[in-house]
Formats: sequence, structure tokens, C-alpha cells
Amino acid sequence: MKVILTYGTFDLFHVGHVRLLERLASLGDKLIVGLSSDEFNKSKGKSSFFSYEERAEILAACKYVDLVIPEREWEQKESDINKYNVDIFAMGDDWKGHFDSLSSLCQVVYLPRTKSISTSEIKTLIADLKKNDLNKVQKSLNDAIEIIKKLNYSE
Ligand code: C2G
Repeated sequence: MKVILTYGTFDLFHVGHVRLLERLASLGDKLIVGLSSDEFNKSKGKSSFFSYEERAEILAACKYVDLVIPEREWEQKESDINKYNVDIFAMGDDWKGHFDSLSSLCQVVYLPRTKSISTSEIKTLIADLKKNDLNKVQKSLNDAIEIIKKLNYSE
């Protein structure tokens, strides 16, 4: 039984996450995901849209994931690797080099990220959409006010 372990926030679950998990699952027989808790996210300078419970439910529903465990601190990786008899620790390559010290415990693998999608980009796109919509509403209101003014003056 070859066990794979990875960690992440996995907020606003998207194809970048799915494609990573699919590739990780193909490396072995069991894929364990250490999911960042809301508190740990704060220490990473992140605030996720979905709560830990919601993100865990979404991950658990992914066919590539066999077990979801909480990631509460950076230092838990070694004990998790020993506890779950992990053969491969793997992350997207934005983390390349960060976890090489774990290679004394198991194989460490960094896989290419999926380009042109990220949770932060999705959040930015949504914020821009909201801003554009607000501008359109504001313009419609201003146009309506102008029409009302003209109607009042013409009476
Ligand atoms: N990822 C990817 N392609 C993307 C976006 C993310 O392959 N387009 C990968 C990341 O490289 C990471 C995983 O998906 O391996 C989860 O990404 P995040 O949720 O952003 O995780 P992160 O905040 O990097 O947390 O202890 C490790 C940290 O908890 C990792």
C-alpha cells in the first residue's frame, strides 16, 4: 500500500486542485490530504471563503482523495509522515525546495502547478465583477435621476 501525503487550503475548489490530486492519486494507492484549518490559514496570511468543515466536505467528495486530516501547524508533517507510513510527500512546485528536509523520511515530489488558475485569481475576478455591476447600477441610477430632473423642470 503506497501512501501519498499532501497539504493545502483548497479553498474555492478548482481544476488546479483537481488536477494535482488526480496526479498525486496516480502515484500510489492511498492519498491523504492535510487540509489547512481556518486558524492555520490565518498564520499563512490567508482567509478562506469556505470554512474548514465545508472545504473538508468538498475534498472528501473528490474521488482522488482517501482521507482528509487537519493541518494545524507547519511542524506536523514529520509526525504525519510517520503516523500514516507515508511513502511520498508531494506538493505543487510553487513549494519546490521548501520541504526537501522531509526526504530523510520519505520521497519528496513537487508537481507542476496548473497554470492560469488560482483561488486568489478567482476572488479577484469576482471582486471585479461586483465592482463592474455596481458601476452599472450607479450609472443607471444617475440616468434615472437626470430623466426625473428633466421631467420636473418641464412641468
Ligand atoms: N495548486 C496547483 N495548481 C494551481 C493551484 C494550486 O497545483 N493552479 C496546488 C498547490 O501547488 C498546492 C495545492 O494545489 O500544492 C493546494 O494549493 P493551496 O490550497 O493554495 O495550498 P497552500 O496555501 O499552498 O498550502 O503546508 C503546506 C501548505 O498548507 C500549502
